[in-house]
Amino acid sequence: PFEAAIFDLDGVIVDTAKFHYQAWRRLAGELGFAFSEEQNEQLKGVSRMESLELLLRAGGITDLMPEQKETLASRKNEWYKGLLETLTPYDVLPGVCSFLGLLHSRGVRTAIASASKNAPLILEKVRIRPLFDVVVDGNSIVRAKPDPEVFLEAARQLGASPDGCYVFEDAAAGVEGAIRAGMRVIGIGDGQMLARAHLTVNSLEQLEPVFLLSHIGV
Ligand code: B16
Ligand code: MG
Repeated sequence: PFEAAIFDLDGVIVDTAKFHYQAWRRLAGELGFAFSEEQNEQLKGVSRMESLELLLRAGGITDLMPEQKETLASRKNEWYKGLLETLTPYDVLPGVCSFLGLLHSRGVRTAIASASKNAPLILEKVRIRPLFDVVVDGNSIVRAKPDPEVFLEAARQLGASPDGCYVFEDAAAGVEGAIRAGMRVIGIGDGQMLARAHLTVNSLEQLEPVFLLSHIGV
């Protein structure tokens, strides 16, 4: 049975993925190399420090001390938080609020499962925290996606079994983590990038009728 819906945050509920990219690109620029949107795809869903490692590798930078890496990651995060200041409820992606409303009206519990330490700030800015029963984010988990920890913890807090959970993800690392958690996954975005998902759609707006019809029998 369909018990619970677990949502990634960046790129699924709010379009903050573009802010992450702007901040990483700025850091790459300061370090003296270009960083394309295509290269940035790898960073999606991955933790801040692992994202930095991928960025440095892309720029051929291999000789930094841990403290220097911490400094760079903090700089990126300050720029990113500056961009988050501009967020308003209008930045919630199309279809999100109506889909969550429908799920709740049918007794499906909902959670956020995000790698981001900024998740509480983002949810407050766009004012949708009340739409979720549970929030698990980068502040409370140890192992980043593709580890299944964040999804399993969300299911545990919801009191749902993993095989009764659907995960909505825009990142390859997140799709992989959800599969390892034993959950079903809906990829939001590029079907090729998210090939391991059970179903891929362009946005939640497109998903709602199809999904409800075929899985809940509405
Ligand atoms: P922060 P999600 C992830 O959020 C982002 O997709 C990823 O790009 C970011 O590096 C990670 O959060 C950590 O974010 O630096 O804010 O702690 O997609 O899992 O909601
Ligand atoms: Mg994401």
